[in-house]
Amino acid sequence: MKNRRVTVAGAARSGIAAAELLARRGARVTLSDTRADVPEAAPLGPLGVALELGGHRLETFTRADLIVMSPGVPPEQPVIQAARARGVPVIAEIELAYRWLRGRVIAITGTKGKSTTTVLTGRILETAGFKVTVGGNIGVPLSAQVSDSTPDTFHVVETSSFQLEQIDTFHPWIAVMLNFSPDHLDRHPTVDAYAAAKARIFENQDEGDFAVINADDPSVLDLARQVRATKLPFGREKAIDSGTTVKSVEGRSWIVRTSDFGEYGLVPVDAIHLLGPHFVYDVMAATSVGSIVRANPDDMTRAVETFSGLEHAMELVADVGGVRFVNDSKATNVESALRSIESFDRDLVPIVGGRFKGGDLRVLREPLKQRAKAVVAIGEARPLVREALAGAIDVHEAQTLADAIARAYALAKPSGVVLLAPACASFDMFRDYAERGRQFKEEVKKLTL
Ligand code: UMA
Repeated sequence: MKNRRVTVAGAARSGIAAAELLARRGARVTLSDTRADVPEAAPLGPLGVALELGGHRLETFTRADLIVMSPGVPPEQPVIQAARARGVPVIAEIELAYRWLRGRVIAITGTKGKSTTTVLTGRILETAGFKVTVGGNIGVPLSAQVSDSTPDTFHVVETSSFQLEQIDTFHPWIAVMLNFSPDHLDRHPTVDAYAAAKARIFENQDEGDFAVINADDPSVLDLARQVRATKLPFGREKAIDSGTTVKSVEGRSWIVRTSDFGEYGLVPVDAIHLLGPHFVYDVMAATSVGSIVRANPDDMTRAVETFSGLEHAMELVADVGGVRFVNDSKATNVESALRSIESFDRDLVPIVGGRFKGGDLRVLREPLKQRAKAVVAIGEARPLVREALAGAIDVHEAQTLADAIARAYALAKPSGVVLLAPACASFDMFRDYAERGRQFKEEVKKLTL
């Protein structure tokens, strides 16, 4: 990279980390962003990074030797297209970081459960005594982990379709695919394009690698058809001869690793303290990784037992006079809202809506009919929610999240569950899903005062 001209597109978390890494390795870096004011980028000045703010200049891209993309910058961005047309290589930030890592990569993707599985996998490996870094699409960008990378490091990396779309040589030793359902159709032109981006996680793997795949998800099996790595399926519906499954052992349910040579228990299911049965899949995936590195089952069990889940992912916020409030703001598509709704048996009042990203809201009709008292709709998607659920369940509409909570609380009394499971993105009303989740928690806290 010495003296090469590199343009980094997007000056937020990924772009800043990539620009710093490149500058430290001697590249001539320009960090370009459409925003005019990016105070977070100021510390890069002394490293010699040139800032181009308030828009992307065509020449900065077409005259570069390399372009590094932040995941949030769409590949259709005209300056990127123009640079590609001139033959300038364009890579993802994780691709750049990967080229300098000295440790091994454990990459985790899927439509839902990525963050939970990534963090839990990190905890399992740490508890088992390995040197681990955790990040990627969650927390610390991969570029910021390069300086800590040693040959004995495991880099547990949450990878999104936006990142995988622009890889080239990125080659995980273990690639995990948790599930697949339509999502991000506001960014990917078709479901197939989204699927193809996800499947790239396996692209550079070979026989010495592992593909940990959900055998109960036909779409995942389909995406993993061409995989060259050793497949390690996990699931509880299909019989698993060599992989990870759930079995009853002397009356106790266990996650077990099966193989041609026999089977052994990894973690008892009752060690999982997460709200919702779908988390068993995330734990199966994480413990499958643990079994590949031969982590001790007792260490894995300790890690699982002490893991209380992530913020905004089926997070139990409060019990207010018998009504439980659960924050699943991360349920940003229909499939994940369905999973969270199905985690409860009765007296449920879900808050649904936001900016619709695609999918079929009608799949919520039957599950809601069976277990919900009513639905409260918020955001731009209110008319879509009303229309999709008409005749199956009462839909109330609210202007603000605070209104929605007050209404849902009244409907859920005396002993129901108010569940924030939007099935939509948050951008119509909030900065992101995290701000939506935080506001939900703040409003609920007011009810307890
Ligand atoms: N920008 C441009 N030109 C454009 C478009 C955007 O300059 O044409 C600029 C914006 O003005 C902004 C920057 O690009 O300054 C935004 O880049 P970014 O969205 O990549 O922001 P980062 O902070 O770098 O966050 C990214 C991931 N964001 C996305 O994938 C959208 C973060 O995932 C990730 O945590 C972070 O890198 C660290 O690796 C977030 C996410 O929502 C959490 N991910 C999606 C998800 O999980 O569903 C995929």
